Amino acid sequence: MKVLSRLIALAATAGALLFGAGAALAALGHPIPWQMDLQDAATPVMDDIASFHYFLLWIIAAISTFVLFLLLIIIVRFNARSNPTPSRTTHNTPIEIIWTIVPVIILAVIAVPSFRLLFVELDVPHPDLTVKATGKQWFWSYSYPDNGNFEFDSLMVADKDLKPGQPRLLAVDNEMVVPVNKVVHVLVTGADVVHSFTVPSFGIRIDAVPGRLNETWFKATSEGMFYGQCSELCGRDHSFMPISVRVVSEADFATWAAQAKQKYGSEDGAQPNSFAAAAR
Ligand SMILES: [Cu+2]
Repeated sequence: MKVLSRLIALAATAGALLFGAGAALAALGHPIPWQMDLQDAATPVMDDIASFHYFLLWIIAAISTFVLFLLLIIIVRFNARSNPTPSRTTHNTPIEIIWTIVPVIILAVIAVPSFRLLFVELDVPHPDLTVKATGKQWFWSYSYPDNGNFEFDSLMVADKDLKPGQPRLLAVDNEMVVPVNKVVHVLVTGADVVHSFTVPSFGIRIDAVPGRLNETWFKATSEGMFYGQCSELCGRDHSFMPISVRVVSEADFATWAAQAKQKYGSEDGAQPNSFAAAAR
């Protein structure tokens, strides 16, 4: 008993420490050491995903507690010692109706917000700009068909080249830059194998499939750096092709886009590649 109470005390302390640390270090746009929860939401869609997640967590907790409670009753009251002559009942119509109807109601209660969320995610609102992300072995290329049709590659910063504040395995040399509070339509494709474009705090994840153009969208509501990673096992350097999105003010975005057009744009205005042509 002493061991058990010590274990419980230890678990409680560890839990308090973890939650305390999580709350203290919670940061927008990237994971933190010992993080146990979802990353903070930076878009309305991720807000909805998080609320749906917690809603499901309550339902799951209630069901698990109920089942555990039933198991305990059976263990205590109906074991061979306390109940030597078991009942031979095989049917109980009311209880069978209840255990059919109640799960159906629970599923319906889950289905309504679930479908609502799916529609919000899949139904791209009228976009303010389009960015095309192409997954390549092993980096991402971004092109901006609405802002001068330039394209650039985004490669991970090696550990030895990290600048202060840049997270390891997440920082890149050329970030994808988007304006704040604007609907960004993201076209996603793969150039070689299947990759997956994922930014947790935006609540987006979509496969980058060669020969196919997938779409998703996000509307970041705060400025800053937001990180994601390729989320489809794509080969040797799968873990080393991060996604870094810098969300800036509209004015800063215009300045950046003008500079990027100078820096990356092709002089004759030709399409950077055939995928961009398909995106138009
Ligand atoms: Cu990949």
